[in-house]
Amino acid sequence: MLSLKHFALTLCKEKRSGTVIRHLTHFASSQSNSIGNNNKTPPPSNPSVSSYYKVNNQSAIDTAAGKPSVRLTPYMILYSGKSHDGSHLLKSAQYLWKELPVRIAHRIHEFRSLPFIIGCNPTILEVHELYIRAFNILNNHPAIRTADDEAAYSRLLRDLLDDHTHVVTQLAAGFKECRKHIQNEDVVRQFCDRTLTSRLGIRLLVTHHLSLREEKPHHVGIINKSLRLKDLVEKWAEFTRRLAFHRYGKSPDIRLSGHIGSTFPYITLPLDYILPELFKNAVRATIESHPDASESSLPSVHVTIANNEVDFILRISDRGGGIPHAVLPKVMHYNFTTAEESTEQRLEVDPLGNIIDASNPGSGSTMSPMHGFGFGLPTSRAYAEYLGGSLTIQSLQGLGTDVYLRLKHIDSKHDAFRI
Ligand code: ADP
Ligand code: K
Ligand code: MG
Repeated sequence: MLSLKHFALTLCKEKRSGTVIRHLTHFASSQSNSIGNNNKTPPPSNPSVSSYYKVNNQSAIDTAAGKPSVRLTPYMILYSGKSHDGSHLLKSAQYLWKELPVRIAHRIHEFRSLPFIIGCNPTILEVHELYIRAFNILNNHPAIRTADDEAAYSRLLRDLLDDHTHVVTQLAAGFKECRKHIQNEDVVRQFCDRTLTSRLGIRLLVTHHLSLREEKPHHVGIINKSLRLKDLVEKWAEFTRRLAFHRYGKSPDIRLSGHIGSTFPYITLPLDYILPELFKNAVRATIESHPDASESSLPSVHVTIANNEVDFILRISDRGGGIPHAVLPKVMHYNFTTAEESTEQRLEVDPLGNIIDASNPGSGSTMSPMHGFGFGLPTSRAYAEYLGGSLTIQSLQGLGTDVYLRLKHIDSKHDAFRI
């Protein structure tokens, strides 16, 4: 087995994120004999670790983590009402002021109970520290009483959103580096599902609050009161085709049918993640399973929309050869990817979809154009389930793949999910 002491010391020498690593390294030296691969990090009994947590407001974190999170239904958010005097903004900020430290403290607890080998990975530690920092800033923030307080708090929230932009990529990269030492897939899945969906929830609430401050037609905060799914599908289909042209010089058509005229209230933000991930998978499989096909002979990807009172469904069908029997059970695992086997050169895109040269290591984002860290499917499924829906896959081995994304309507008063 890898020596944890040596591991942590090497990380410590190599990497940036000072404080936590230093303390965890002391911790490792005293604990390394007793920690196995799947063991949880014990509570910080070592003096240097305790002092680290003391410095970082550990008792406040524990207190906040002991409180339950107050989750809202989209219905509550949608119809909480807009007042002319701006008191809805004040109420919304006061809710966040109470709620965010609680949610973030829950995350910090989860980071602390990661298996040691993951918890001391420098990239994971960076994210852990980001959460501690956000907790301290938000928890020490004075109560919000006036419109000016609200405006200042909103500026702070905007900055924190920016600071946390790359968390998914950071987690994906961090897990990629260290998870080969973890046999228990459930540990990774549970942590990633919870962390990513909680992050989605926080970003939805914060973005909602910030958008309430702007007047956008047909919107209440983040809720688009008449979203035309067709438009969103077309936008991300075009985006994916552009990536494919850049990477392969060709792309299959992405065709749309079904209830293409339907509009309903919904939140674009999670779909802005899920749709490109699913389209990239379908397009990549189509192109790579037809290496000699010309553009015009590539089989199209078919997207079907179905809408009903309870939910809406997107089916994405490709003729990309399907997912082999042996591979299928693994595609939903975080970090599982067949990308390494493909001949694809490493190109990267920034969050706006601009291609960055990956041979330049300082280039920031680590998402590649047609695939990334094997996070696309599991993250999309976690998001879908968080929103009261599901993501399922039917592989027609040898022919192609059907992916079904099912999402609950947000204006249903019954059985609504909570953000
Ligand atoms: P990534 O795209 O980064 O590899 P994903 O989680 O999106 O990660 O997908 C995991 C793996 O599942 C892919 O590498 C690929 O092998 C397989 N896969 C996903 N979608 C399809 C599809 N439509 N057709 C064939 N294989 C697919
Ligand atoms: K995967
Ligand atoms: Mg993918």
